[in-house]
Amino acid sequence: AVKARLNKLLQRDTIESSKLVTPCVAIIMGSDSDLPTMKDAAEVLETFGVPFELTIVSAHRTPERMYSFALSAKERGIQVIIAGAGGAAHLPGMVASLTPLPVIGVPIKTSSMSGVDSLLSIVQMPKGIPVATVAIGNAANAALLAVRMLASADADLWARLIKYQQNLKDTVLIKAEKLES
Ligand code: RP5
Repeated sequence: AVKARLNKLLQRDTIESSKLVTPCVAIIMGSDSDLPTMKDAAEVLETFGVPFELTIVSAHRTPERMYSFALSAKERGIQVIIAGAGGAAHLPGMVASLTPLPVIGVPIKTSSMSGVDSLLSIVQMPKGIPVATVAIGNAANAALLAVRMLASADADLWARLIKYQQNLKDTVLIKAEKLES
């Protein structure tokens, strides 16, 4: 549904294809149970033509894998990391402690505390190690933020974002006009 909405907003057929070819965004998550949330980030990146890698890295269950992922990310060409985790959600913060790459944290909604536990675990980073944190479950916004980060040095992406925002604006104005008439 997110993809269909974005495609509509972007009017994809009128936009030229991206110059980006190798994955420059990494989407990671603590468990495959996070995928129903994190797939929204993948869909947004796909829609904007941003190549990405997607995998499971658990801070608690696979700490060595988290180390090797974070320490090799830059040399693999990754420019932004999107990390989703739930509960004692240490993954985004620990990854941010291992690499200077920007990390965007996605708090996963949990059954016990509706994701407030995840949100507070991710957002309350100590001074010096920032994690950009989106709302609980809002992986789409994490991807849009990643696109914005990349777009400052990529004219194609910049044009797509301008178009995307213009379409968002138009959608609201059309609805307002309908309501007023
Ligand atoms: C976290 O624990 C994961 O990010 C997930 O949100 C949560 C539950 O994981 P599972 O028990 O479903 O594997 O590490």
